[in-house]
Amino acid sequence: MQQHPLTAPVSTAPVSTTPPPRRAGRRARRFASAAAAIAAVVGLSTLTSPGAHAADNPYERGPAPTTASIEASRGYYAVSDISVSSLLVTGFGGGTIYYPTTTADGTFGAVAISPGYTGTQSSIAWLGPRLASQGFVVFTIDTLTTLDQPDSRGRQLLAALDYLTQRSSVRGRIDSSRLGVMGHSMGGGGSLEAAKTRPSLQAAIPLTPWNLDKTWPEISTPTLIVGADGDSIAPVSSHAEPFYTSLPASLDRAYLELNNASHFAPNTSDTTIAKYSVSWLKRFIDNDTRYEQFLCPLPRPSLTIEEYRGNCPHTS
Ligand code: 9J3
Ligand code: ZN
Repeated sequence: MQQHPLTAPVSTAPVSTTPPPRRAGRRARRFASAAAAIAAVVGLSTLTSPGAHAADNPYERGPAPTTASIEASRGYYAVSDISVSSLLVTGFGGGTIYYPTTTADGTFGAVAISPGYTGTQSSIAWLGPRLASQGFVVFTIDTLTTLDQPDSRGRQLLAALDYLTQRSSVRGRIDSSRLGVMGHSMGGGGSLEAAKTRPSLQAAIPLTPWNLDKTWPEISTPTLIVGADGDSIAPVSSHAEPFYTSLPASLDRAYLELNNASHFAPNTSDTTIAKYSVSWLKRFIDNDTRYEQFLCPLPRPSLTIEEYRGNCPHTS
């Protein structure tokens, strides 16, 4: 149920967010680097144990994924949420922050998600806990007015990310260099606008996107575009497909066309949207190559996938 902004609970600060202890102490790390130096000199680097490579990616969060874990309605992390009143922010319409409750796993990447034309955050709310439970801070937003166009929604997604990383009570839980955007319809068009404006974004996922601008060669953010074969409001032939085709061929990009789906598929929980969104965010916001197996080789057409295009393997 939606709460009126005036009656919504004021954000309460979560438990303090001092960085977690490093896996290895200073002495162990000094030993490890000394050992690595010796191994390099002696030419033994190929003999280091697999364990010595296990922590190569500092952004990995959660256990090794399986098909079941990315299809599940909830991931590894328990999730808390905070309502952000529109009265306390500028540049967007407030929203709800969903975040992993634990402070024991370091910082997380973050994603802002915009609803579509006439929609509110409730229309994309299912993505909040679904993605946050996999290890992301997720901000489902309301826009300034429900009639805002994609360029405005793009600016609002960026304002929401700025609020999230600079002002919100969970800012200490977020790695502000690892951010992404998603959105439905005009919000999907807005996520293209946001990525064009802010190349530092690490991932974009427009969902049945709508935009009058059909060409996006300026984007350098890895982008997964999700279309629906039965979309008569933003037909893939004049929206999702040209958006995908216009992205640079050198970019890590993908086009997922849902089978037997309408423009409103992203408005209710959808396993196909979730599993590829989780994989894309993990792969490009967390650099987590454990998820590459779900993206590459390219998924085959199925009962839920009409078509899937993309480059493979990924380059960034
Ligand atoms: O956000 C959307 O659902 C955009 C689709 C739309 O209503 O286009 C008509 C102008
Ligand atoms: Zn363009």
